[in-house]
Amino acid sequence: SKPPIRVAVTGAAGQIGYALLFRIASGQMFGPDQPVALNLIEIEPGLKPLQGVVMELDDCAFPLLTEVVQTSDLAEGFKGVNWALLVGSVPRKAGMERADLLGINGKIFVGQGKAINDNAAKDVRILVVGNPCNTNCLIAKEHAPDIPADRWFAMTRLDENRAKTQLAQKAGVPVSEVTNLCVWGNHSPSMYPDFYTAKIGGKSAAEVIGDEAWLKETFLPKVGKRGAEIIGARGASSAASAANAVVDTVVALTTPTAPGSFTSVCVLSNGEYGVPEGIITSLPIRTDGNKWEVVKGIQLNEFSKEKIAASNAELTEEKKVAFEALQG
Ligand code: NAX
Repeated sequence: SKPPIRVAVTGAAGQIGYALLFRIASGQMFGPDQPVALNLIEIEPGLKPLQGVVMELDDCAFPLLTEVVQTSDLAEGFKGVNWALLVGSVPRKAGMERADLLGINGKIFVGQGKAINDNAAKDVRILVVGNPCNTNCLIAKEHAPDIPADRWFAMTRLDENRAKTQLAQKAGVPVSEVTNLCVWGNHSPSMYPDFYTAKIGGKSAAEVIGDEAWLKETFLPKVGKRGAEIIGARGASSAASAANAVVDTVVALTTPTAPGSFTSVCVLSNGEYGVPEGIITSLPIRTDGNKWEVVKGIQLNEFSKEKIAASNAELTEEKKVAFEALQG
């Protein structure tokens, strides 16, 4: 049988980990014929709850799951991994400044970047979920000089999925009718789910909805504040939908994109669409399942350009604050 794909998951004992590991082990990420091995990475206090999660993985008797490693040692954790899903990070606590948060997480991602560089498999690809995910990804990448820049991703797929469902519900169509929905910018409330470029049943979403006031004043804030809305209702942040978006992102990056279609993910910018170079920002991409490229030729109107520029200005500032905090 095929050799397993080895997947590292940091923060494996957390909420998202609890929803994510079972989907990887069941074959939903790499397919029903592909064995997987899991390298589960936690900080010390997370190791005991992690044991419980691993007992549950055992009790699922997943036929595809060949091995589970549990560790707080980064060299052991990233040894030979083909994918590194960086979910764990330190959440913002009351009274904590944004710069403090960027500094604390920055240090974590320096260490993880180095450990991935020195230990991962040659073909490693990295997806950062832990917030601030764009800047965390950039910091890890900067500390992994041997790993090509096109292997680094941060996640906006949850925002993309949220936006698709809102448009589908408004138009009264199944969500599968909504395609080409690019989220641009930072994974933060400033991100821009581009309803002008999106399609519903192959036609312009903005035209099908036919209500720009709703799109600008209801849809955009709804998607931007969806995370807060879920915390308000559930008393905890989105976890199952976040884990689902991790699965969707990896599937989107490892299988050919449907003709004429695209998805969005945060990657290192090279100045496409006037975006500043050298930030990890969400862009429209397509792939043959191995090599990916930024989709070219999307026409952006002034409204879209302004929204994208504002979110990327936030990322440029985050980068500056984070790298200053790391030096200080
Ligand atoms: P939890 O607090 O439930 O779990 C985080 C886990 O990470 C904990 O078990 C903790 O022990 C562990 N951890 C902390 N520092 C670590 C380190 N240095 N190495 C390894 N493990 C470490 O959070 P959860 O709800 O699972 O969310 C995880 C992260 O995802 C958060 O940063 C959250 O903000 C982020 N999210 C990102 C999303 C995105 O779309 N990019 C959406 C969902 C989510 O909000």
